[in-house]
Amino acid sequence: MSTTIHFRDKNLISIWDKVQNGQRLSLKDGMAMFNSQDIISIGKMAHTVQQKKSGDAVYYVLNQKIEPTNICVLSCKFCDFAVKKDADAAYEMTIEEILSKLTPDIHEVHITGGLHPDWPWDYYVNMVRDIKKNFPNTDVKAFTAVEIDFFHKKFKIPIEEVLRQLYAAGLRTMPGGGAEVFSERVRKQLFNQKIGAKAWFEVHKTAHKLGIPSNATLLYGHIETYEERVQHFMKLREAQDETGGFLTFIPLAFQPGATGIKPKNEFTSAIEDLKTIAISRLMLDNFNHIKAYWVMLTEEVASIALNFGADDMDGTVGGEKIAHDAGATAAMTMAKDQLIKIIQDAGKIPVERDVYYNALNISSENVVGKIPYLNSVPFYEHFEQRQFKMLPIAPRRMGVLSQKDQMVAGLFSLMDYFAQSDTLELMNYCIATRDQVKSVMLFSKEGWQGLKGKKIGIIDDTATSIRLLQVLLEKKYGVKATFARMHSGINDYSNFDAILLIGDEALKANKSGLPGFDLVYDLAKEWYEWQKMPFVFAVWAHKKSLPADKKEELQEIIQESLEKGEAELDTIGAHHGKDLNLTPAETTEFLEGFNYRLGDREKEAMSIFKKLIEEVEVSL
Ligand code: V47
Repeated sequence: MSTTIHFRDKNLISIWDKVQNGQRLSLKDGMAMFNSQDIISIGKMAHTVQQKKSGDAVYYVLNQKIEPTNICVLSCKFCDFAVKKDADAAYEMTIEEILSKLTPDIHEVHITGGLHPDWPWDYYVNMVRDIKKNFPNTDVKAFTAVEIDFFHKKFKIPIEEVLRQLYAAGLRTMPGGGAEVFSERVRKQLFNQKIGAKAWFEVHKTAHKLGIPSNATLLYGHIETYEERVQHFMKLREAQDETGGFLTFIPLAFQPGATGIKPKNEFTSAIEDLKTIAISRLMLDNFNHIKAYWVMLTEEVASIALNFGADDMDGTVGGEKIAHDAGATAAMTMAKDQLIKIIQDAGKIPVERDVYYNALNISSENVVGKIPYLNSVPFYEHFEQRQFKMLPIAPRRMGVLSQKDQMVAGLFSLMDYFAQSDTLELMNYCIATRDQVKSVMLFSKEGWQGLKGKKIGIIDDTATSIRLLQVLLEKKYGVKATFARMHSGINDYSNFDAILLIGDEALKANKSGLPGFDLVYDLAKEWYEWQKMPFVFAVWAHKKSLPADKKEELQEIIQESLEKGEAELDTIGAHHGKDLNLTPAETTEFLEGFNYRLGDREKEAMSIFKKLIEEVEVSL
């Protein structure tokens, strides 16, 4: 990271050193930042970290909020939304009413509401099932940990079973609400009937175990102290270390409304909001995304937050009531065009996403795709962007965006290059193995022959490794297996006989082992032993239509960045390997196993592979 920051608060310098060295920040560091007036330096640190994680991307989703009822058995002091059954404002929605609020273009429906005293369990399961049945392209993000715990207690069903049934009905992720502040002091004063930290984490960890990722929130700006905010971050960070199942963190700015907790109109200040977002980005080093929830922040603050560490704008959010009932002044919904404009005005790439943060569409010119894996670091560490924008994206998704003409260049998965070679021009760079690679691994319960007819889970990110696996199985070992795609990130592996992982996921699993899958195969090594050839996983290519001056510039940037990267493999390796628990020596050895230049031998290996894949029947 080469950002220069002119610190006015010298106490922040040691924190910046730690951030640059990939060291964890402590409670003391968090407090020093909250107590600092040097908001610009804090923002710059957070922005640099965010850029490293998500490049120029800012995510949004076309979504609709559904709050099925405001009738709630609880009476939390900070909530102006919930009412009792006999209140004039009480409402209950039927499933038909819920369905009538949705349209096919909505990608995510976010469901959360009051804890209704009378509704039966079937109502919730049917709600999710009917949404999925009527809107197959809409992913369901539903029920906070508070609601899941309520179902568990009210219907006497174990938490795991509650989640299993909802997952079977179509629930895919869980929202992060109900966390409030993980402080018993605050809980007793503001929401003493509601579950505390222990139960909240139990629900989320159980969901993660089942392959249901979730979000996390912090409700700030009421009676909590700075120390309680930092403690909250640290508890989340610890849980994320354990499960890796949190997708995004959302700091929720308290809306005082008529709650009486704060004297009228005492909103959090923009400075306080930006500081909280930036500090959360810095403390939560193992979270991929930080959300600027414009509904509670206002559009204006959310747009500035995109340069203070946030990389997620939630979405169009039709139908929100919880914040608006408590006096939120932002509009009830935001048009997609407006969201795109805000993100573009912040100098970022608007990335429309699905619930798993897969990029579906981007609205920006001159976007170059970046494979966000350790093996590609030598290309990107010193990549001078100049007129290009950088989007970290899984290989298979890069291919889809290029197909839609939304990307000008990138390090493409070999299969995508083959499929699009009429519009893509090869450059002289690639990711090829010398002999083994360790970052495309098959974790298996069976030996190769034993995989006949078995079910192999394939991480969604791969376009080429899945074909390499198929070629090895069918052509080298004469075995046919069936494949099923798993979404990227956490998954429930229990239904599979083998799992194909690529990139950093594979490296991590290789290091820690994947319980139950005792046999581990390195596909590049298998290929090498069979063909005595390197394997080319990815190639740099640009659109044939890219103007000549841009082609030249890109060529120059890649060459320069690769030369610098290769000259310091051990230092950049040490830095990046740390996130994957690799020692500097292991990382350097790993990086030295790749060849980044596309020579004759690599081209020959590409042709051999191309011929082989033409001989197998593509099944997924
Ligand atoms: O848990 C209640 C909060 C939450 C107020 O996961 C209030 O993507 C501010 O969790 N002022 C529900 N906040 C909303 C929520 C959420 C929102 C957007 C995205 C996601 C996600 C989750 O709203 C509750 C509570 O913490 N809340 N009252 C209030 N007066």
